[in-house]
Amino acid sequence: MDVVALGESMVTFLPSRPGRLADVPAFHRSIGGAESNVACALAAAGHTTRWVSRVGADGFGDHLVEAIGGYGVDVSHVRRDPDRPTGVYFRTAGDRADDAHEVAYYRAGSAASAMSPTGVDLDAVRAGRVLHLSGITAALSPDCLALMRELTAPRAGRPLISFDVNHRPGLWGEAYGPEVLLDLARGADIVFVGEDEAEEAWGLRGGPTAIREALPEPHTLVVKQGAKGAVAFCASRGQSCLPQCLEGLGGTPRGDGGPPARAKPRVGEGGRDGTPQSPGCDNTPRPAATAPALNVDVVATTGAGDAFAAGFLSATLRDLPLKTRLRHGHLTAAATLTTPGDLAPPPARPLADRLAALDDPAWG
Ligand code: KDG
Repeated sequence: MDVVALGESMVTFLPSRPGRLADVPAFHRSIGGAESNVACALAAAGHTTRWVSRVGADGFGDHLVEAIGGYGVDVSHVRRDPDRPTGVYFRTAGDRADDAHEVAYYRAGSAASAMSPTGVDLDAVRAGRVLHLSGITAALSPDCLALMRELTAPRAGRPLISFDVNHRPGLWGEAYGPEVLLDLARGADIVFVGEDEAEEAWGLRGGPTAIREALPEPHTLVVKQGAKGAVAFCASRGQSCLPQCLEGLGGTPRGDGGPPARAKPRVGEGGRDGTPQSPGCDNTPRPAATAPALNVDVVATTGAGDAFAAGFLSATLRDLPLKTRLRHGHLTAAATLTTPGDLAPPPARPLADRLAALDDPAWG
């Protein structure tokens, strides 16, 4: 299994026309969920993926399981909850270039919010080379937060943890959301965060370098800059670093075989425990690669961050150079940006490889 993604998915209702929620006359049923979006896009790109979650024992739950399974994602570890409903949400479409839109969630008390360290099959969650998580799950309930802490804690044989910060202020009732997200990001191996999101959540105004300085622990940090592009920082020598470093990632204990005590990382420190993680990694934070975004006619931005993560992870699993990983992120995101829903088929792998390799002004 290449990638396991865990998180809440919802039946999504897309508006029949732009405008205020109050004025939308009809909605089109679709599916959404940051983590399952990543699993679907990766499956469409030819990877083996699994989505782990809970949905209600209802028609919307059936639809999610069938639709996500239809992408080729393994849904055999999605639990059905007879007592709680499947979450749904409605959104509007912006009629301005900034894609401003409203979102109305109906997910409080949902089946997925009952996920917990004892309520999911942890072996199934940890069965991939990569486990993709997002900050949304941490906001759903105290049990979900406990599950996130369990999954991001250092342990022997942990899969590579990919974490998309996905700060959703509307889901955090308490002010501690940003602190929790920073802590979870520090325990991950690959982190995706928007530059604007880092400013909103953590007050970081100095751009990618300032974000890396505040978050030096993850092996790979990707800062997304919207229409401008993305910057990736990698903590190893050279750009094609991941396979050499895999062995030392995931909190693998060194020495006695027991889980390592995790020292709280300090801002400005090097790697997770300040020591090189394997030959080839020196954990020195440094800018490694940038890639401008593609210039496309944006229909809706929802799901584009997930698509970007999927493209980046796909290229990472294939050990492509860091800049090429960013380009694959942009190519996959471009497909989603040009459709109204969260998901769009990514370019076929041979085409994506050719486009990513182009020495073209479009790539800056
Ligand atoms: O990234 C897209 C998601 O935001 C959307 O599908 C809904 O998962 C969602 C959420 O919780 O906001």
